[in-house]
Amino acid sequence: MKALDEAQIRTALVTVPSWSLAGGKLHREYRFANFVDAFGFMARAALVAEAMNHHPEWSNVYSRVTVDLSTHDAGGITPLDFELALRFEELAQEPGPTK
Ligand code: H2B
Repeated sequence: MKALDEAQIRTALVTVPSWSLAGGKLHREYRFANFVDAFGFMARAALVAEAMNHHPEWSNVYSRVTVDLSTHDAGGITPLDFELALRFEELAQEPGPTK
């Protein structure tokens, strides 16, 4: 899959308005109520990523999860990154199991 150019990325960003372009990657910082909700999101998101064989660069500090998406094989951002971002948005809306 070919990397999108910047104009294509700007257009596609409309579909995931809470994401931005940062350092050549799709970037988003999630804030959850607590660590369990943050880690619950990551556990569910990891299963989606694995099923897509498309994996995030991410980190977690307490209730925050920072995510950067790019397609390493293409050396840039592809529609796969936007698809994963959208799936992450859906997952982040769902209440955590301990709520
Ligand atoms: N994830 C991401 N984000 N980009 C890739 O190019 C990628 C991946 N490639 N997960 C996959 C795995 C590839 O390395 C394996 C061999 O399928």
